[in-house]
Amino acid sequence: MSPRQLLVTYALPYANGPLHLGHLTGLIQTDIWVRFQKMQGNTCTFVCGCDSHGTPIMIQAEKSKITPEALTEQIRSSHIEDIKGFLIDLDNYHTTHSSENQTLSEEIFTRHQQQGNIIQQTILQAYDPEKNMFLPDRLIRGDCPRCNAADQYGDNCEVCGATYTPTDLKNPRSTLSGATPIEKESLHYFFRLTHFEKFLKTWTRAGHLQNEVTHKLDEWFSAGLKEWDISRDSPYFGFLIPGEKEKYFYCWLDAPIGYMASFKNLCARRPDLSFDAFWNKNSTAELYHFIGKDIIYFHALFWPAVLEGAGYRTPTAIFTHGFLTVDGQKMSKSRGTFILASQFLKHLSPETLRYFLATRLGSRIEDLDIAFDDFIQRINSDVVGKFVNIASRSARFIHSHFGDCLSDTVADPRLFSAGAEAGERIAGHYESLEYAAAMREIMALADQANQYIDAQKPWLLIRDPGKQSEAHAVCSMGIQLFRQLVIYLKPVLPDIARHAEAFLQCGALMWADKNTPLPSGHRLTEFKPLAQRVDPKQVDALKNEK
Ligand code: 2FM
Ligand code: ZN
Repeated sequence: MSPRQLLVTYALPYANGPLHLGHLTGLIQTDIWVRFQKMQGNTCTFVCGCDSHGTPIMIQAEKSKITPEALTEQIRSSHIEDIKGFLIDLDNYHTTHSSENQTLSEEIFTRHQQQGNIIQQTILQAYDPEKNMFLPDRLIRGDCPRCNAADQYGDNCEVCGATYTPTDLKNPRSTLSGATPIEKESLHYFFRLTHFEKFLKTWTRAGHLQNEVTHKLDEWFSAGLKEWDISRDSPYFGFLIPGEKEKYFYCWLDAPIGYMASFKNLCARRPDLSFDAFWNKNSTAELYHFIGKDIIYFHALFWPAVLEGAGYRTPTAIFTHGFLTVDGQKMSKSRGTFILASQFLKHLSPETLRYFLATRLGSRIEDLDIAFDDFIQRINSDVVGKFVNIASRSARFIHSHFGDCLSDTVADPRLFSAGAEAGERIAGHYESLEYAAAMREIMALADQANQYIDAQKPWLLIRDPGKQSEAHAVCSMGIQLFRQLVIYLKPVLPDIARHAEAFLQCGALMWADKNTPLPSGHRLTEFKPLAQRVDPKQVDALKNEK
């Protein structure tokens, strides 16, 4: 079978703040999948970038007294730093505020306009008469119309959970100026989502989505699709709508187009990649979007409709994940459970988080908790106690008694074959995003390898001059099994795998290498510890950082 061509994206983080562990959960889930695909010999490209447009970014730039361009570039650099820190193997981290994105957004909009998929309608909207700008719901606060709780957002009450529109709020005021908002008319552009109802009903039921998502969409179909407001009035940080001087594309129109733009930007420096081959209507390449559950509507309804109507291919699949909680609590600044990527890296290695998340991630859209006690236990027991231990206990003897060379035999070929066969099931788990199941299977193999060594007792054999070759064979077998585990854990633990490959002197391991043992007499290099135990003090220091 010829290798698959895949393009993978992760939802573009907003360019108004640093990455936190919530972003990292999704990015790591995606990265593990991408690394797994590459190990299968598939061509897999992973792009992402900053979601740079919108009112909050414009306001934050104003507050910081810099241009939105400067702000988003600063934030983008910090994201790139964090992404590298967590060993995320991205091919490109671009921005939605780019020339590629502007060209594509205008082209897509114009194609829809020509096909009658865009209409204009006058709407009434809250307006700040002092700041002279229209106010998004989030910038209006007031008393809840249901329970009277003070200081609630314009769209929902955090006390009683009511949802409403800003006009329902009592004593509304603009968070920008404190002024009471007035209502003002404005002419907006709408994308006629209803034109795509038939297409979407078929598309959302054709295996591109997890079942839970399809069911959610059925609810939205029953409630009735609504035309989508894709314009925003000046002042706004975004792209001007063609032919307009004061109206911009709503950031959620150009955000997913940012996936295409990031890829296009990459193609300019990668002659092996062709934009058209991936995005043309008849493309045979595969396109995957990883997203969080709060943005399903945008990705599973608007986005396929936008692509379909503009003559582009639609996604092969959209993979949705749940939210992250820390010690059972929603991440929040005030509770001290809001952990930034950079804070984590000051205290703990990136692979501790990668491994822990892998033990928790499945294909269902469930929230995922970092319970730190469990976190410490998983790393110390699985990664250090089981996996790395196999190499350290075997390497010691091979180094001191056998000149770093493996024996001529595979002592237990059945055990080796069982390990290789398990690799097929593990691959199936990775492919279907069942990482927790993959980790369980891998750790069961690690247990078997340790049990094998325990039963063979090479530390006794080595003392018996007549059993030297047996001791050699047993320890070499330990190394062969360890190498299989390195292959299986490599998508999750890329740095440990790289150091293990150096120790094994085996080059970059691919998935298929699981079937062939290292050759007889193969020479290793000196073993150096591959992972450190997590000390609870490191976790305390992280939690105490404010
Ligand atoms: O929800 C968010 O964080 C958005 N910035 C995600 C955008 S995803 C894509 F459409 F760009
Ligand atoms: Zn309320």
